[in-house]
Parts: sequence; C-alpha cells; structure tokens
Amino acid sequence: MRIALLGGGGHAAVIIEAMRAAGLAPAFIVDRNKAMWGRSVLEVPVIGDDDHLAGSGATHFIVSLGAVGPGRDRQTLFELGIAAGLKPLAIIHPTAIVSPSAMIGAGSAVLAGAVLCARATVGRNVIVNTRAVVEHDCTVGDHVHIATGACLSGQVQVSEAAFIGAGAAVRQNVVIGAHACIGLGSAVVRDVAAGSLVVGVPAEVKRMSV
Ligand code: JB2
Repeated sequence: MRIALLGGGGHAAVIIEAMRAAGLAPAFIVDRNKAMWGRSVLEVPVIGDDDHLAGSGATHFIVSLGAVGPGRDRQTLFELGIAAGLKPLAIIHPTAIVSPSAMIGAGSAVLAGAVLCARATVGRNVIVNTRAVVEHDCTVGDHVHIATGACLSGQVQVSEAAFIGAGAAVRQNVVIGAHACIGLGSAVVRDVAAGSLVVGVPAEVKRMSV
C-alpha cells in the first residue's frame, strides 16, 4: 500500500500522526502551494500539486485538508483522488472508541479520543476530529467535518458536506442540512436548513444559505 495525502497543512500533521499511531506509513503529500514542494511535513515529502497524483505509484489516498480555504474543497479533492484511480483510505486513531456496530465510510478519519457509539453511521471523506462524539444511531453524510470536541446526541442526521464547529452540541433527533455550518460552541436545538449558518446558545440562523 502506497498512501498519498492531499493537503500539507496543519490537518495533515494530525493525519500523519494518526496514521503512524495506527501502524500506517504515509508515502507523500501533494499540495497546491508551490512554496511547499520539495519540503516535508513530519518527514513526509511534498512532491508537487494535485497533478502529481496520477502516475505517482500511489494506491490509496486520504484528504488531509481540514478547513476549506482558498483552493479546492474537501469534496473536490476526494473526487480527484478517485478520478486518479486511487482508493480512499479510512483511518482510525487507536485511542478512538468505535462501537462494533458503527460504520465508517471510505476515506474518513476518526481522530484521537473520538467516540462513535452504537449504530452510528459515518459516510465517506468525513473528519471526526479530536475528541468529537457521535452518539448512537447518528447518520453523518459524506464530506462532513465534525470539529474538535463537538458532540452529536443520539439519532442526529448530518447531511453531506456540513460543518459542525469545535465544541458545538447538537440535540438528539436534529437534522442538519447539506453544506450547513454550525458555529463553534453553538447549542443546536432545532433542525438546520441546508446551506445555512447557525451560531450561538441556543443556535440562531445568521445566514440562510451560502
Ligand atoms: O486544492 C488543493 C489545496 N487547497 C489548499 N489541493 C491540495 N493538494 N492542497 C491544497 N491546499 C493546501 O492545504 C494548502 O496549500 C495548505 O498547505 C493546506 C491547508 O493547510 P492549513 O494549515 O491552512 O489548513 P488545514 O486544512 O490543514 O487545517 C485547518 O483545518 C484543521 C481541521 C486548520 O484550520 C486547523 O487549525 C484545523 N485543525
């Protein structure tokens, strides 16, 4: 197995250490920032941009871009890895607690101290970040990022590519729409419309759609 990482910033360092803790060895990184080419992140070389994926000899990949800034988003990078003929690799940090009845999709990362409870289902290319909790019977769609320390209570549904900010808490049975964004530390007590931004305790709508 030869594993490529897509994105060489802060989140890549977390992914590299999670992989090593799980006994996996990242082979190289691709990054859009030319200044990084020829350098390394925690001894993993940055070989060039995304065009270097095809023909690199990589067999597997993981999207190691966390937040979405300038450049491609996490979903686009995931699709790029697939298009290059690579298989998405799921990683689980050995300190994460994952129920035997939980499901984790291809290319997802369950990081240090995260908890996935009974029958939780996590899609593809999801980040369950450090110490996040996904309670029983939650459904988490593809490309979602559940940031550090966020907590989804039982039976919450998070739709595709939504972002749950660090330390946010979501009440049981709430449905969060696709591409919605939940601000850091928010308490979400009712459903959130697709594409909207909600913030606060209790969380209020700040923007209806993006
Ligand atoms: O299209 C791209 C692309 N766009 C940005 N392709 C590739 N291969 N790489 C891309 N990048 C690269 O991702 C940037 O050039 C940069 O090197 C990296 C993003 O690094 P940064 O440290 O800015 O963000 P991050 O996503 O690694 O980490 C954020 O998200 C984490 C979850 C930070 O905010 C962290 O604090 C946070 N823990």
